[in-house]
Amino acid sequence: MSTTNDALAKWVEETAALTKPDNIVWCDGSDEEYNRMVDMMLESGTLLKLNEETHPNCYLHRSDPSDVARVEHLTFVCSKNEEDAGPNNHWMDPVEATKKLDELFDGCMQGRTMYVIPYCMGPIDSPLSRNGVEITDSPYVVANMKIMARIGTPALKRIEKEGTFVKGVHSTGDLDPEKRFIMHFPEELLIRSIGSGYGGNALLGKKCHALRIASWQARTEGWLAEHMLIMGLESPEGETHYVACAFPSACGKTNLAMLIPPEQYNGWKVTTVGDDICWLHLREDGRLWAINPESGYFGVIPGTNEWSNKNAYECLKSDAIFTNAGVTADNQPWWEDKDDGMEPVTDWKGNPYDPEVGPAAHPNSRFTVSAKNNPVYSPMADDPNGVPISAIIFGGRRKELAPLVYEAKDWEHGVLVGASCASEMTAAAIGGAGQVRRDPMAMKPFCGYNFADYFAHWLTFGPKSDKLPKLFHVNWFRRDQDGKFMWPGFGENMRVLAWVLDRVTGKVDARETPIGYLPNVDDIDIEGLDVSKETMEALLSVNVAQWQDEVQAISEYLDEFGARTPQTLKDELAKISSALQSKAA
Ligand code: GTP
Ligand code: SPV
Ligand code: MN
Repeated sequence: MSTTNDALAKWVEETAALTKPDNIVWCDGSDEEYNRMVDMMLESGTLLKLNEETHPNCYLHRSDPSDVARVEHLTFVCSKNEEDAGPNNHWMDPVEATKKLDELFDGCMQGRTMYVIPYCMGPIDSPLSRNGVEITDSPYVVANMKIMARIGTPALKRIEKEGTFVKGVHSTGDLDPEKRFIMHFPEELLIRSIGSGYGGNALLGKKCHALRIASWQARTEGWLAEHMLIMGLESPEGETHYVACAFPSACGKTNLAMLIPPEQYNGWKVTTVGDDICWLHLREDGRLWAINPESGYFGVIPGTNEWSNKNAYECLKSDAIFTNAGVTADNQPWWEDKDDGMEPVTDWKGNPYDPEVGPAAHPNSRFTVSAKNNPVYSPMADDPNGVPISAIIFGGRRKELAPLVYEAKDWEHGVLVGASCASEMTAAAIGGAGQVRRDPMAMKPFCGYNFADYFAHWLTFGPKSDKLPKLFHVNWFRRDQDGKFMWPGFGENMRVLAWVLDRVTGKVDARETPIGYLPNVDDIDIEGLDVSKETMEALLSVNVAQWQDEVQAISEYLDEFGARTPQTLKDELAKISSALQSKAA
């Protein structure tokens, strides 16, 4: 196979000349091809077969112990001007970066096969979708890309018709962390990644393309590429609203997107459009329409069980790849809080399991499964038009301060709410776990350009429509003095979503506070929960002194972007500051 697109043919040729693979395979995306990759990896030991009876067609991959998460310190945006990458990104001069990478890529595929994977992010027949081609020397990447994106012949046809595509070159290299780089050249729509075989570092359609490069494209083309789940909420009356939620990595997107409502919400139906990435376009009807560019899930394994996320748990019973899980004596995958009464015998490194040494599954162990495995997968996820969004919910993982839920007063205020999000870092990236950092719109690791320009881009939507989604903020992760979560979370989050929808449809009043509209305590239904009214009051309170400190911290953060910071955000912050001041007085 080859291609009629000259630019693609030439680029593949040039890449092969540099990397010197033994041979070149163009991926067609077929099931046979997937099976061939699996067989090859079983033979080389890259994959281990799991219990065929309990987990048909499931495999375990153990990545190199130094290669288990995204590497933000080795991820660069190489725009021509440093200012365009912004203080939110690591920057390298594109000429210098190219020189460095040319050396590292020189001959790196010797003795290996080079795979050319044409892919389409989004439904193959959607004008909102975008094409890409990933060149890789990793069969693990080919197999995972097959699950995560629409790859192969249909994507290549689309590329040949449209002529445009994002280029991604990936090599596992020698996995030396000193020679690991994930580099983006937004002006050239080019990604070059070497030295890691893991998730977001290697499956280039995901964070590298669909967020970093796409956010750059989206800004020039007038749309938004966001780190958001998309879910449908159908009421017993048959009315469906779609909401998109931006939570940082490992802060609950997959879980919320597949939520099973508690008993008293019988008759409500939740469907998943997407669990990680959302592309938003403003249509002539004045609404924001969303597509999920992906077709599978690369989800956090630990904590997934029948009770926390039954739909995900069901997904994992067949046709899944487990990366860095533990294993039981009868060869079933195992992880912390699986709660199935089984015991692990082998840990994620392949050593005999010893709780003194560490967990059985790596905290950032992941599953890869097709969205088709999800019992509540929305048929609308394949609709070329996408779905109209009624609410956008920002969030983060914060022990204190941020209430369970609040609503922004208007679009401008909501953009500030998104821009000032902060969250405890997680195992999804190497380093810093547990520390609170600013993570605007959950895009800190993923915005491919200067955050100040990104905030300004968000603000441009305000004047364009009066039918934009309402903007909210949630925090499932408040803790009490004993360090225990105050809110039960998971399926019970439906109770908060119900309030959000009631606000969207104008069915419920709210309390105006300096930081936004908060629910009246009785408007969040806690029937059947082991949560006291006092806890709800604490979860729905605004601590003026703490928020005054927060406003100061947000102000300092916005100042990091210098003159590029939109004045509108400073004005919005000043309003909050003076409202807090009058409360304190
Ligand atoms: P990425 O795939 O990294 O972008 O993560 P994500 O945002 O999809 O997070 P995910 O849903 O996989 O959840 C990450 C971790 O948070 C898991 O261990 C979950 O069990 C836990 N979690 C998810 N939702 C809740 C919640 O409502 N409350 C609590 N306490 N924990 C939650
Ligand atoms: C995240 O870290 O937000 C993920 C996993 O969704 S990765 O694909 O590794 O980026
Ligand atoms: Mn993510």
